[in-house]
Amino acid sequence: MSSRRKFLKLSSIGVPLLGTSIFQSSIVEAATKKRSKGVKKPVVISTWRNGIQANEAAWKVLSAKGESLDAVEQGVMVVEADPKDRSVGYGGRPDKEGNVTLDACIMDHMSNVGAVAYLKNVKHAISVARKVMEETPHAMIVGDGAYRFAMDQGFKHENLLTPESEKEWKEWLKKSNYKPVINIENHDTIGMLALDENGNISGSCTTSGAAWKMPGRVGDSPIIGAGLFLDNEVGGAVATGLGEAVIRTAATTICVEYMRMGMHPQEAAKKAIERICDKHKNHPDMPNLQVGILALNKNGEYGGFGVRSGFNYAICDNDKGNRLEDAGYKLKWD
Ligand code: SD4
Repeated sequence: MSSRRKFLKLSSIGVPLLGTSIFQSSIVEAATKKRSKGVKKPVVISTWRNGIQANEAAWKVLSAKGESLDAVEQGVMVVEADPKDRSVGYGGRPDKEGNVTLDACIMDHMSNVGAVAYLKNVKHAISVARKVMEETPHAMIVGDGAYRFAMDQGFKHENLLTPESEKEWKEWLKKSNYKPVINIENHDTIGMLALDENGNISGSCTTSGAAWKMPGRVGDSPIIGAGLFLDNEVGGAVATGLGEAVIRTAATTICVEYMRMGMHPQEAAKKAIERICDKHKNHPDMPNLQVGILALNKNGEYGGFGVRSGFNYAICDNDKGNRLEDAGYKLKWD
């Protein structure tokens, strides 16, 4: 008897709740069987062009049969240290008062999480996030508390404002028009997902957020379930772009749940982006809205999708090495 017929029959004899759970578990079982064919590992995927250099560092860990958690930390650290990347770590654009503030989170295959937000004067926000995960009973520490925690953990105090970012900020100050800028193409937040030889997935996400933002503004990037989410039984997803839109929709969470239902990561990322578009139909953010989502499943299958054209990502596997691919998209820029 098909699962659906079984469900209808059980419902009709007055046990709808039991019927529902049998129905749902059979869907999940079928999806899991489908997923367990031909696993490709290791794999690492990360947002935007700067993901190429990040993947290289992550691949060193993965190809030596290292753990995905180390790969996703070491990978994004390369971008955090790069002053040319103006929306992550050192050299990131400051808030409207000239302070560079960082947001980051990390998640491992055991669903352990760590995050920091509104962190000043520490370059490697991702490593502080990992310390939150490993050295405290908490999931997230913010602001001055995060800074003091980082100092206690032996991180170095550094000025993160480079002359280039300071110059741009001073230019902005002349008009001080409050319109926080999300960097759109090729120089954005870095989000990374890795599947290691043991079949374990981890993820990381790190950013300096929107340029000239209000002091204290935190985006999606350090929020587990928004900027990053994964379930080692299924796969993971990371987001980049307008954080407020990602938070409103818990976009990476729904992407993972779509994969749990059996969708390919490309389809799951597309459906999550469609949900964002749907929820923002009449929203003032919509005309300039860009969000990109990457997804990776337990089989090493991956996908990427953006609200608008222009979103790309770096992917590295044994088949084809490290390369840049264009994501699918819903709309073209006008
Ligand atoms: C944020 N999602 O803070 C981040 C922005 C981003 O650099 O992706 N840009 O909203």
